[in-house]
Amino acid sequence: MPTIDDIQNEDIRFEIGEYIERPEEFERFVNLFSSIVPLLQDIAAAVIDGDNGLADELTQQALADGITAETIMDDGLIGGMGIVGVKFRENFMFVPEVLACARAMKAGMAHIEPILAAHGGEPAGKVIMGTVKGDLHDIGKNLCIMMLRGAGFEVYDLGVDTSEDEFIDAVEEYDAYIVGMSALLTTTMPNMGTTIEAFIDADIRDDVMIMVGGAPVTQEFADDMGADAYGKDALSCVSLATRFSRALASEAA
Ligand code: B12
Repeated sequence: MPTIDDIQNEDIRFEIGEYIERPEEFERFVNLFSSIVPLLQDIAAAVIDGDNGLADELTQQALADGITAETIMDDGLIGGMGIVGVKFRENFMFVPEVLACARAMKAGMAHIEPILAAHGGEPAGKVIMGTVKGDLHDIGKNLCIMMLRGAGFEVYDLGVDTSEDEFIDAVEEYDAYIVGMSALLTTTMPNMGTTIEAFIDADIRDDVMIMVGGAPVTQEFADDMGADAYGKDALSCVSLATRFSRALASEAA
């Protein structure tokens, strides 16, 4: 059983010891950070510190050291953002600081994106992605998009605060079969349902497969809203899109 002393980065040890109060979260972060190499711990610390210059430099260094883009993203960048999320929730951190952390994470992701997005060959299918109305969180959606593009999907990014009509118009304009909606706020999650209703009203619900995700979204919620699927992370977003696309291809065959 690892302990907090097994984490080499002093800042991460401090962050966990000082701010992570819930036992299950404490254990999760200790397990994560004690199991990863010091450079990834340093990347997470740069994200928590909102230091975009350092996050940029260390991410490049990690890639040069041969650490995979996925590992840097999952353990370093998203790992750091996990601690930021807890500090934000507990009011140890406020919006301007969280924005600086998001900027640092994006500085690292700028090096990850071209690697994950490198793909040759035919497009695997068209996907419309957007964060729902009223919601400005886009980091998770952007990760999903990056992975989808990496898997060969043609993705139309509607950005944040996306209205029902914008989703519908995009499906019609791009003739897309897959729609992905992201929500990070419990107050905006119901807008997934409102958007699905709008697809029904426009009489095109059966023409699309709708997947939903975002930290507060669950399978149960997705079912209640009438979505076709729920995905917990960017990898499952790709698996779902692949499944939908294959089903469409075999229907057409
Ligand atoms: C960064 C952040 C911000 C940044 C956003 C910057 C940006 N460009 O996105 C800023 C500072 C702007 C912000 C603002 C606010 N935030 Co905020 N924010 C966060 C924080 C810390 C991290 C979110 C994040 O990026 N996570 C990392 C990504 C990688 O994870 P993810 O988004 O969950 O995405 C993954 C999966 O969910 C999945 N996924 C995501 N979308 C989709 C879609 C599909 C189709 C699929 C299949 C999968 C999928 O794949 C992704 C990759 O693995 C969270 C805390 C948290 N732990 O979530 C709070 C959090 C979401 N925010 C919160 C709040 C309250 C707010 C504000 C209301 C604060 C305020 N008082 O103003 C505002 C709301 C602004 C608005 N209208 O949207 C609360 C929400 C609480 C709630 N119950 O609703 C949280 C949970 C913090 C907290 N614990 O209190 N926030």
